[in-house]
Amino acid sequence: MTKKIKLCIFDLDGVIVDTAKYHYLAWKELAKEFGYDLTKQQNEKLKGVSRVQSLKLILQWAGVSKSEEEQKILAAKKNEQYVKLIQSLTPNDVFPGVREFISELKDNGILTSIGSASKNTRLILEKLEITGLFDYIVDGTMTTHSKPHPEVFLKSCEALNIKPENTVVFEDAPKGIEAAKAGGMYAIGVGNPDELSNADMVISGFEGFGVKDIMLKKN
Ligand code: B16
Ligand code: MG
Repeated sequence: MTKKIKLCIFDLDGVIVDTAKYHYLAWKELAKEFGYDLTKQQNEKLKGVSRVQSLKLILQWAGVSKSEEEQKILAAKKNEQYVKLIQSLTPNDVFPGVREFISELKDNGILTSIGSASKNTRLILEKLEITGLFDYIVDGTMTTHSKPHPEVFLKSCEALNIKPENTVVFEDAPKGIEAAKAGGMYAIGVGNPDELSNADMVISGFEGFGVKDIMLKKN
């Protein structure tokens, strides 16, 4: 990163909080209805993928065909269950180091935003009591293209009037890293380096991580 950092965009699920476990439970229950056993490994492939696209993938894996109308009903049913599950989220579910890192960004005059595929973003942020930490929030209700399209990240740049080249994206999904790179942003993977090899750098989490660590890794 050679340019000045002016904005950090955070993906939600897998970067700020682990909601993937609830997505998994809700999808697993739904898949049971058509006699399919969704595995944890398959759930990994759904990270960062929109609700509708996730359902299409599961139906494909199960070899089950449903009309668009039926798919709408199934997706709504999954979401109903998912929303029930995430009611248990509390401020303690925010990943370690996230608040401290964001506070450091603020001290350095760096803007912050969310770029998530989830249409439940607002509810999750409220449950975690961190809505106010972000200067802008882009969620699945505001986009027409799914990651790896860069729309979900570019919208924050536009709204906050920051160039993509001055923006860093934190993402846990390869498709999200692809989206950040497609938008001309610096992409930091959060998770396993083997799965996020397309990122500019990969971190295991935010504990002990600071702005200086981004500057140090020049590309
Ligand atoms: P919803 P992210 C993504 O969140 C999840 O990783 C993905 O599993 C989910 O299908 C998607 O949000 C849509 O979520 O059903 O709540 O609209 O990683 O983009 O923050
Ligand atoms: Mg994610």
